[in-house]
This record gives sequence, C-alpha cells and structure tokens, in this order.
Amino acid sequence: MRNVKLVFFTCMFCLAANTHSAFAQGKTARFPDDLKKEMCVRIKQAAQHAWKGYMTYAQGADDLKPLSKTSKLWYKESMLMTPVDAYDTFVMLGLDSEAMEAKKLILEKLNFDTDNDIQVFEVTIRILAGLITAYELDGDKKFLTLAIDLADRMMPAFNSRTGMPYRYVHLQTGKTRDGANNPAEIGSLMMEFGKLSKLTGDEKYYRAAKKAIMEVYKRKAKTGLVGEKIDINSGKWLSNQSHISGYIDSYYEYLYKCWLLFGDADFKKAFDTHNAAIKKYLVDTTDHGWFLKQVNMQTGKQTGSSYGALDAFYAGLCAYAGDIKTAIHIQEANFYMWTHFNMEPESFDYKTNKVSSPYYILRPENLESCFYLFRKSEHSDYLWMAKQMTDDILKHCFTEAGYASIKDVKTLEQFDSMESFFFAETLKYAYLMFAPLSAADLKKIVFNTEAHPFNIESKKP
Ligand code: DMJ
Repeated sequence: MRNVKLVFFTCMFCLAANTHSAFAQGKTARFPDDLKKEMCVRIKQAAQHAWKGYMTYAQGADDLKPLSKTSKLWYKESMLMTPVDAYDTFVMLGLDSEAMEAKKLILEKLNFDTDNDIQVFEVTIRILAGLITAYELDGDKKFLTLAIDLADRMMPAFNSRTGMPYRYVHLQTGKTRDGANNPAEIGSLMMEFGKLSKLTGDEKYYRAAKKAIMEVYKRKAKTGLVGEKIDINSGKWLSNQSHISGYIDSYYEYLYKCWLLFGDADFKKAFDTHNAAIKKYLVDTTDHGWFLKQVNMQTGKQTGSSYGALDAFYAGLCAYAGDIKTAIHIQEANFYMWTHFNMEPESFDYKTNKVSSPYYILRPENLESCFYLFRKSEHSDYLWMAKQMTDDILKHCFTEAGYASIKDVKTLEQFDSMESFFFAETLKYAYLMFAPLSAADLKKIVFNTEAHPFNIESKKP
C-alpha cells in the first residue's frame, strides 16, 4: 500500500516538477534527520530572539517595532496581540519560560473593559482564538473567562438585518459601525464562536456565527462564487470581484475547517460547491505552476491576473481537503513566487511578471501550504522548500531586536514592523515542518486561520 502511495506521489511530482523551481534544480533528495533537528533549534532560537525584543522594548503593547525598538498599539489600549498570538506557539515549540512569561502578561494585564473600537475579524482570529487555544492547552479557566468576556462584548456586531456582522464594535458600548463587510470577515468567526459554544454549552455563539456565514453562502452567484464586498443589511453585493485573496480567503478555509471541527455537514456542502467553482473559474495554468486569477462572480469572466502572498494558502487547503494534484501545481506557483523575486512579494502580475506590491510582512501562507502538502504527501520536496523560505526569513528579516518586515523584496530593505502572526503562524508552521509529526496531530486538532489549534469536537466526519 505504501509503495502504491509513493508511486502515486512520484507521478504527481513528475507532473508538477517539469519547470523552473527547486524541484528541477536537484533538491529532491531525502531531508536528513540531523538537518530537521538543526532547523527546529534555529526556529526556536528565532522565536526566543523575537520574544526577547518584544519583552525588552514593547512589553504589554500589541506589537514590537523591531527597527526603532519601540512599540505599537492597535487601538487606544493594548489587546496584547503579540503575547496572545505567541502563547500557544511557545507551548508547541517547548519554550516553557517564554510561555510562562506570555501567560503571566495575559492573565495580569488583558482587560476588555476598554474604550476600544475593535475590528471583529482581527480580534476574533488572533485574540479570541488565542485565548480558546490557551485554555484547551493549559486548562487554566482564566483563559476561558477572558474569552467569554471578549465574545460577549463582540456579540452586538451580529445585530444587523441579515445577521451578518458589522466590521467594528466598541468593547464598552457595543456600538457597531461599517456594514460594508466581506466574506472573510463575516465567515471567519465560525471556528471561534462555534468552539466557545462547545466549551460553555451556550449555543448562542455557534448560532450567530453560523447564521452569518450561511447568509454569505446563500448569496453565492450562479457560478458558485462570492464577491469581495457585501452590504450586511440589504444583503446586496457591493463588489462582484471574485478571487481567493484577502477579503474572501478564509471564508472558504473556514467552511472546510468547520466541517472537520464540528462535523456539521452544512459546511461541507457549502465548501464543496465553492471549491468546484474555484477550480472551474479561478485556476489558471502556466509554465510556472497554477495561479488563481480574479473574475466577475456573476459571469466567471477574468478581470485580473494578480497573485500574491495571501493567495498562497489555497494550495494547503486543497491538500488538506484531499486534492493533492491541484495542491502540488499551486505550490509550484507559490514557490516560484518566493524564489523569482528574491523573497515573496505581497503581489505580482503572473502574466507580466511585474511586482505590484513589493513588500513582505512576515506572512505565513506559503509555509502553511508547504506544511499541509508535506503532511498529506510526506514528500521531502516540501521540506526543502520550507527550508529555503525559513532561511530567507531568518536571514533577511533579522534585526538586533527581533524580525522586521521587508519594504521591497528586490532591495531587501527592511521596515519597522513585526506582526503578531509572525509568532502565531510563520514560526509555528516553519517549526512544525521539521518537528516530529506528533508535535501537531491533525487527527485531533484543526488550526484556525491564525494557526491557533482547536481540539476537534466531532467524531471523525
Ligand atoms: C493572518 O492574520 C491570517 O492568516 C489571515 O487569515 C490572513 N492574514 C494574516 C497572515 O497573513
């Protein structure tokens, strides 16, 4: 059986690996165990270095600014983005004293009774999710109490005519604003609010989030696609632009992951419908791999050929959902994007090869896709790819106080930002590539879109 599996993957690789990439440059050899261990050590050291910078120059703030050695707040008062996003990564990497420091900061300082007008999506995927995972990993009820308090303060966001949430809610007053929302920000609350219902026994969170995500699904076009902006009160699309990038991406991701997490077949049905449409209308085959384009959601007609760092997640989702062939071809394109421009730009035009947004802000999606492809194929090519990406990040983004973003991948000039997802996702997926498989058992956990692992609720769907 294992031989059959190997032959299958080898054939798939022959299909995908006939162009310019590390595949074609002979880096397809076995990945030595010693090198895996060395990578794990380097990634752990990187996490310690970045955390030390945060604790020295930004302790208690949201983010470290690693060049000026100062700190950044997202809102009027800190939501402790970095400690909350980083905590479970420290636990998974076995960095016990860093985990203890992060926990101490969270439990001593995190307070949601603040004059903060917050973005529901960002705070849900980073903070609510981080607290839920912390509770599941550590068992300390204080994490759950914080999560419930935060979720209750965000619940007014769902009070619209359709049940789709407003983008912003004030944590003290419950005042909402911005009803021009998008599928990603509407749908990517389901794992977190759903999970909270499972942990508390109070169905209201699951109900509100499910109504919201299903209201998007209900409004799909005949093509099976969704647009990138919708009025949450009238339910009318404000943009027919369709793609798998920012504003839509994790809506699709959550439909599949919520099926795995909760075993609720409505999510699977919705995912299958959309996924078939994505493959029919969005995938564009090129000599450098398969990219995903922009189309009009109503007609399926192409409107653009932009591709970028955020789009890279879809290869991983395909692999996770069992379509290895598509995943391999898209990951070939992802790796092309990473290697062709020095490092990965935020976006470029895959028809003209021109970079449209030259920055790299420590995003994880390309590594994330490598992770799922490796887990599903066991092929060492993905270890080599992940090594190259990790080497580039650790080399080009390194600063005295942490890791900085890159302003322009052509010149590798840095800029003063270290997003909290560098801890939550980028370092975590990099580490999990080389760590023993038991470091993350995908039969037992599902990662949210910020890579916070949730224990699977359902029996195997
Ligand atoms: C993260 O906050 C999440 O992965 C989100 O889904 C997309 N953007 C960033 C990482 O790039």
